[in-house]
Amino acid sequence: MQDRLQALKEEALLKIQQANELKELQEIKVSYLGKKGPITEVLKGMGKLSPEERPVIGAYANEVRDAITAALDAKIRQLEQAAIEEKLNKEAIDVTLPGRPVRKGNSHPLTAVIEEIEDLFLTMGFTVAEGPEVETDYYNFEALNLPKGHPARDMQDSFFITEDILLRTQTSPVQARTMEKHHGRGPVKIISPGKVYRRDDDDATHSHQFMQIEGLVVDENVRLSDLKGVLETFAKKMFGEDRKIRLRPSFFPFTEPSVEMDISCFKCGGKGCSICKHTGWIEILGAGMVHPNVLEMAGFDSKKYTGFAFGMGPERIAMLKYGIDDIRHFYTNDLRFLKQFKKA
Ligand code: 2NL
Repeated sequence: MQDRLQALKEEALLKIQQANELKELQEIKVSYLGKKGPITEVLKGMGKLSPEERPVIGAYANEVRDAITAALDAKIRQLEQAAIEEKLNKEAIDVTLPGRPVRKGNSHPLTAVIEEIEDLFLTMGFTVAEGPEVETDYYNFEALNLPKGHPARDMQDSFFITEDILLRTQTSPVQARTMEKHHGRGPVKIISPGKVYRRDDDDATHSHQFMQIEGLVVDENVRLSDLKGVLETFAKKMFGEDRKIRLRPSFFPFTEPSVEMDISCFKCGGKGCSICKHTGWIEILGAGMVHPNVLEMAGFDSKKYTGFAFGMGPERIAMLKYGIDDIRHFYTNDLRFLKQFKKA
């Protein structure tokens, strides 16, 4: 019986040694130490042994069982360790590899130009004012010296929601509202950027929705020369220090006198090229001294206070600055267009 146990032990230990997988070890464990295994079989036959032999064989059987269990445990640990090591080797990270670049977006070119203009006027002491895009007839027209029946307030050109409510056609109503809030006391010094709407058919130079930036200064002793100085600073900062400006007489219902400002062509320097249509000058914005009616309607004493105002289209500024030939590029969100304005 002892020989039989000895043989089983050697056989089991050899199989354990040769095993390469945890599953095999599990099978060995069941086949040798399980209820139906040979060692159990041997122990069942112990009843036939003499009382002297019984404890000796019993002890030896336990020894065999312990040896097999110990060998199994050792081999399991060994295989597990090997598995961990293999996994670590396979998943090794090379920390010296260069990183993958993170894809970053960029500002929309129109947003970038508007922010550039805002920053420029902020350094000159202006603050940014905003207001509703859905406006009343009063703030959009009436308060800007455009009474009912005025030819410049063409019903066909505006998006009316009711008889009295419309999508604003300019950002001037923001200025009118801001002036009202000052209750007749200066100074007012604001710019108002925002979306405006016109009933136009979209083409390369027209959009039914576009951006406008207006500026307004109201105080005692504000003169046309102050307007000229502010606009000249703006033109040089935006289009280059060697820019010259010129003011031509114009007409707006809300300003008197009214002017239009040209800058010397930044492309040809004034000699004449396709950008300035061979005139040497590029029209940039409209401006003027705030009409006394507009001041009075907003609660300012027009004998004590004067003001200047200006308005520009940031799309046009951006198109000139970047050589963009179609206003619709700003609103169709083609990534091939947008990605060209990524700063390094
Ligand atoms: C243009 C011309 C202009 C104004 C806007 C304004 C606002 C108030 C009072 C007086 Cl509250 N004027 N705004 C004045 C002159 C011109 O815009 O060509 N814009 C694209």
